[in-house]
Amino acid sequence: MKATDVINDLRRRFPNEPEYLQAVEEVLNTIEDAYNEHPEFERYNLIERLCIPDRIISFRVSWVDDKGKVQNNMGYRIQHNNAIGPYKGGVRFHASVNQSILKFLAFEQTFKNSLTTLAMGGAKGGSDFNPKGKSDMEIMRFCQAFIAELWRNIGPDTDVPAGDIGVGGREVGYMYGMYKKMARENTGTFTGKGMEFGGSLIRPEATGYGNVYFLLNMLATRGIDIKDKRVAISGSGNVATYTADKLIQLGAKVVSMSDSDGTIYVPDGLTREQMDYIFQLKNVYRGRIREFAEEYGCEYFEGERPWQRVKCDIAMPSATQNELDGDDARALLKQGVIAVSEGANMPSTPDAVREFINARILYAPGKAANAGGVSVSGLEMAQNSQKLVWTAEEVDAKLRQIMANIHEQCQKYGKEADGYTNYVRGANVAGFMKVAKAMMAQGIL
Ligand code: NDP
Ligand code: 2IT
Repeated sequence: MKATDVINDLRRRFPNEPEYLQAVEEVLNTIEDAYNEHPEFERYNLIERLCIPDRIISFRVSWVDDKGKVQNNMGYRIQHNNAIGPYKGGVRFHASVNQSILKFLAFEQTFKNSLTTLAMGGAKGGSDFNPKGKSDMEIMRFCQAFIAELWRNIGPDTDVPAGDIGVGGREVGYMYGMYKKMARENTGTFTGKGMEFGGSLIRPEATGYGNVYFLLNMLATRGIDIKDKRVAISGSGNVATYTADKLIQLGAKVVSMSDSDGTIYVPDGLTREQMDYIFQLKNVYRGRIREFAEEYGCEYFEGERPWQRVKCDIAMPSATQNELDGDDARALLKQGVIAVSEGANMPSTPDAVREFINARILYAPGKAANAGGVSVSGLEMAQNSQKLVWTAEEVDAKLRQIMANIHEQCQKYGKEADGYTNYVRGANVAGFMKVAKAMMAQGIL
């Protein structure tokens, strides 16, 4: 297999899917050598079967807004690969959602889920529905209309959706309710459910906590303590807030958070009280991060991301794809950043990734660092199957173990000649090998 040939062919066939091609290109470039050590993979044209999703389900979602107007959105579910377990992955509601973005996310999810050590295939779904400014009833009607179409294609052992951007506990609750009504079963076909109906303790915290656990593993390889380190976080949603929460618990200084309007800068680090304010602001009032700056009188950079102006030792991008470009990476490196651990999926552009790796800093790609979320989703599925609920301590201990295991796999497959761990290569090769072997064993499907 020649990675460039495969990519050029995919580029010809899917010319309007830049995010998908970006994600595929990064993976293929790093697994090429490992792949070519197995001539049987090439005989089975495994690579093409791994890059092209098993199926794409797309549909119109029609719903009625509060003014009585009929609204139409697109709905999708990309079932990418189920070689190692049922399709599994989140649902994103954001105005920018299109097939390319969901294909990149489903592709990445396949490798991430493989790394978790649990039995989950890769999928992603979503809609170009924009939840901003919608009433609770509009959100409910949209979720119901989305599931009225999707419910036939999902199930506890076929495809298990969860949250992502714009989809949290409230939306999962409405979608699960509608699913249950249509399918007439109570089997837990979603994860991220409320604790009263089959949810798992620590699932809301899992992605952010898991990213911090992964970061601690990376820092330990260089004997660095997290205490008093200044950490710049982007985003202020589920992943960003629980990342900040854990960092504050550990004595680090969270110096920034952001949303799509701008960035707050708190050089001495957020206090616990300020963090609680952000939780309330974002989850209860659904307000803007600017309101934090107004409340506490801190600096606010309108229309900016954190990377250029915030002084930090560590960066944890936790908002969205391609939110940290080459210039941002160079600015971070110039001020001596020691680690970048990605909460979001593919937040760094290829140029930025190259900069981090060339500079030999600790750099963890999202598919390794943010795998804690889907890992605890896997644990939620296990609890639902057993019809049991585990304690927060049990789930947290399992999460820590899984993140340590992913870190170990990255080291095993990502060590370079100079001793540097290339976590991108490590995560891609480790994730790929397991899926490839499972696909080989199951024949051409
Ligand atoms: P949320 O919807 O809870 O929060 C998203 C945050 O990112 C908000 O602050 C939002 O700002 C900001 N954001 C979203 N889109 C953009 C954009 N285009 N430009 C600038 N800012 C943006 O989502 P999550 O926290 O769940 O997800 C964040 C990232 O983490 C995503 O990349 C997701 O795929 C990834 N992830 C999520 C997991 C989970 O369990 N939830 C698991 C693993 C990865 P605003 O409110 O202004 O839109
Ligand atoms: O990107 C991700 O890993 C998620 N949004 C979580 C997926 C899940 O099934 O919990």
